[in-house]
Amino acid sequence: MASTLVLSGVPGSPYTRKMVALLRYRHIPYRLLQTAGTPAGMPAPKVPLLPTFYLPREQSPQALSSDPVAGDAETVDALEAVTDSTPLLRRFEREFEGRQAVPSDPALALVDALIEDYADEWLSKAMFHYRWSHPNDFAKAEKILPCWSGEPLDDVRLDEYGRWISSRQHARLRYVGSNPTTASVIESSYERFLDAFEAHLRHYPFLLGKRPGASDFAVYGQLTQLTQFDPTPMAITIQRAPRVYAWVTLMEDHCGLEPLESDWFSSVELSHGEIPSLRGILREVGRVYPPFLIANAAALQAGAKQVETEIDDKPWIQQAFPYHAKCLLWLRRDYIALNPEDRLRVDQILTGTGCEALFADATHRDLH
Ligand SMILES: N[C@@H](CCC(=O)N[C@@H](CS)C(=O)NCC(=O)O)C(=O)O
Repeated sequence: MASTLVLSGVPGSPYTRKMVALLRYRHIPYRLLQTAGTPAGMPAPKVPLLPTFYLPREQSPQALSSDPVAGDAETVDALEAVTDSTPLLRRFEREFEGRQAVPSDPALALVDALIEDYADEWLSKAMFHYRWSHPNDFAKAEKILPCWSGEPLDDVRLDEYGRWISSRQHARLRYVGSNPTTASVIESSYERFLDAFEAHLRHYPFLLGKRPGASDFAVYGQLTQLTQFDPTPMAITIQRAPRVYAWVTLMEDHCGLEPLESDWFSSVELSHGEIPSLRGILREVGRVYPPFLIANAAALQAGAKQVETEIDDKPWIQQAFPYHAKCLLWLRRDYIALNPEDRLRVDQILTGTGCEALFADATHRDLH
């Protein structure tokens, strides 16, 4: 398909890094506009989030082959600003052939989606927490993030912009659930994830075998910041998980990899427990993420503003978040949509990891 995808984003945005690495790996031509705002001539998204893709409104062949970069009024009308990496990744799976990031085996694809979601919505807590609650980390972020926003800044503007970003992000710590009660849960969980992933990387180059899946790109996005930018988690990573650090560097550009269908793990071998290191990762996912998603959904259903629960046997308090209820629904939809054989295989893979709790009461009602 002859089209160049246009997106805006910045290097300090994990989701921008997730999508840029995906496009490189998939050989999808792209044009990255490095800015935190809406680039001149582009439409603004409904909710400003990075990355933002500027996609043809109509998926007609003419619309896709036109160059959406010129920035004239006609182009702006023809484009829409689209955000949210997870559905976008799947849209690009449909619209671009070859080098797919979603496994063709539906049971494996469910495992991939689950780890992708954990990375996007739980590892992101670690990323935001370390960056904005540790003084060394936010001191660095205040100096560097403004310089990544796309414009030269003199010293006064750099200083002002850095303090503005910092105070805005500090105020947002409550959305991700980073507070004195939860800090140790987040940090211990990050360390256990590193240990589990390091053990896996002793044997395999990617989460699901010898080719990267959506989950690899999502984990990579968060780890670009945690392992290679923010000083506190970077030091922890280098000390406990050098392979993870190196993996992040390699993930940035896998355009030279020639993936084969046989490079994926088979869900049959996973269901027989043949990849213990992946099970170690799923056990860490299952220890923290389902309790959070389930408590968040229950709080929203009860009309509560706060989630108050226990994660990893410790108290967890945070603001309830509607987007995470959607994440749970999407995962349940994928699970219910599996045929009985694939669902059984997913059950065999997840039983005993804690992840099975996500689907314990998933019913066909979740499809609607
Ligand atoms: N679910 C979205 C999350 C994107 C997101 O939260 N992006 C952050 C930057 S990494 C953002 O734009 N936050 C709002 C802001 O900084 O104003 C995705 O997967 O793309």
